[in-house]
Amino acid sequence: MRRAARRAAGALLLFGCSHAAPSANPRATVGDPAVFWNSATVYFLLTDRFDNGNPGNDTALGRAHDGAVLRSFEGGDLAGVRRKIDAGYFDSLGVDAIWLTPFVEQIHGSVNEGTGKTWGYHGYWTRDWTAVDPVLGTREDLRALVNAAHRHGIRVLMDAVINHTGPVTPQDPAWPSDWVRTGPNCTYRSYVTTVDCTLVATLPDILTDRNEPVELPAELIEKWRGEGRLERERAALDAFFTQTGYPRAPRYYVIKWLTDWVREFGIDGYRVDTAKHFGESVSAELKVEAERAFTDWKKAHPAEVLDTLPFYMVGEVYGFGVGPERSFNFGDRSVDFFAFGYDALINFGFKAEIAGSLDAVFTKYSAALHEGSLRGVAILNYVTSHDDGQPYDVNRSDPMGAGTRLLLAPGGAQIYYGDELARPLKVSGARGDANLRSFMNWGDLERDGPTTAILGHWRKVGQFRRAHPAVGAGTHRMLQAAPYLFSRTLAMAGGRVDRVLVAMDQGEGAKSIPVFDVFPDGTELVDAYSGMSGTVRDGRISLTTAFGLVLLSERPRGGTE
Ligand SMILES: [Ca+2]
Ligand SMILES: [Ca+2]
Repeated sequence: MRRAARRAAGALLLFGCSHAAPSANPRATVGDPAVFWNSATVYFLLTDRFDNGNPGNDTALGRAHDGAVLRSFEGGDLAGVRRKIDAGYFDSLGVDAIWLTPFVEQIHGSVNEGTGKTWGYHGYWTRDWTAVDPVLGTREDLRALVNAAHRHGIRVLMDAVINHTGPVTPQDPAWPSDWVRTGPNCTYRSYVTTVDCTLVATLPDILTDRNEPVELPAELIEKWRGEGRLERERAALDAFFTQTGYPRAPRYYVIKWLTDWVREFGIDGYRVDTAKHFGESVSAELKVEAERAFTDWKKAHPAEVLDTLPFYMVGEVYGFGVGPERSFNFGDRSVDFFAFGYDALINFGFKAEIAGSLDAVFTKYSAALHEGSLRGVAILNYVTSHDDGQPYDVNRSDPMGAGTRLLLAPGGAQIYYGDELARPLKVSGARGDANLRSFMNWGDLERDGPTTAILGHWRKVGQFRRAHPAVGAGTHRMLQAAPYLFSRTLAMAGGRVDRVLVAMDQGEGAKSIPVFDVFPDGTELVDAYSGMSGTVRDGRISLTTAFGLVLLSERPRGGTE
């Protein structure tokens, strides 16, 4: 309760409200991982592009600002993310978890893959899985970030890369041939041509399919010796292999290194990168070790444990979507990734589907999640992401509509940093993915123009989503096609039922909305969008608000829990 009280106090400060503090985090009572993660809001950010909390680390390791447009390090860091956590920015959007791009030490050089000189600002080019990249900060910066997030009831998801090392450059020698393959290139025609191959020519592919023991790469030994931690790292590896009994094969080293972050810092989950490019059994092994590490962390930090939810793993199975089958089809083989440690998969279909009929998508997803192919598991929807060149709204022509669609859809919602500020997705001179990765446009907020209104919309809908797990995890029911009206209901612990009624395309001003049989006459309802409330009479609720969107739920009775 202490944590909930602090969170409520933070929200109160943030909004400067004079009425009662919001009740304790309603999500804390959602003990089922699928329910939690289908109703969760995950905020995905590129640490290097979000907020610069420490200009002193911007050129660490000699990384120069000499890349192609938006392809150098731009200064964002872990201290910046922590600053925004402390300021209540994520609370204000109803965020449950922050997904950070990989923070491990990146290659020291740069490469040109055909889109201009590029540094490892994005974090997917690992050089050393055991160190925080000094451009992003220190281990203590990471610790402070995770602790701050936990104080706000927010989980931290680490982006876990196990498939490949960073590219080879003059400063970054190749890993030994018993660790990686450097060909053939993946052709994506079958399982083997997706898994046992290099994703792109520049990325050496870890031999995750081998069980033969390998030695530590000489470069890593030299690096650790220079940093004065060689013996400590060796002893820790010895202990890991002795305890687990795994052979000293490449994937087990990486699993050890990745799970150490969980054990030491209390990382709450992984977003697993390129999950379809290594054997699914490796994901299952990673999950087992991550869960073990999470349990160890919880035992060592009882006062910081958020709740009983287990470690979370969401996979990037590129191309996965909601359909009649939950398995992903490689062409010659289908794999149910949910059977290999994944609680959730990113839904790559959402951003295209949502451009059509909203109710068709909502009905389809609800059916899949409650009685169909995805029963008991979770999905993570997005409208924009870091390497999807066809986002929902590349011109940001309707950023509020995008927020409505994303945050009110069944399934987990992934906000991509700047969705809520209409951050531009086309940048003059940028090529490829760099367009999607501009620095966060905080300046637009300071001008108090349309950006402030856009953020206000995302905050209101996000807060509603967080307060009502039924929004993401409840059963959807279309009540009226036009103006569009739907309900969501979710049975909660203790016999309580969370019920919401959403009305769209209402006119501004006075409105009378039928509530069908969702709420009986006499029920006091509150509209989270306008703050107005009223009582159901003759099967209708009458309100006067300045908005076309109405987010109704029963008015909480008897104070704040
Ligand atoms: Ca910095
Ligand atoms: Ca691979």
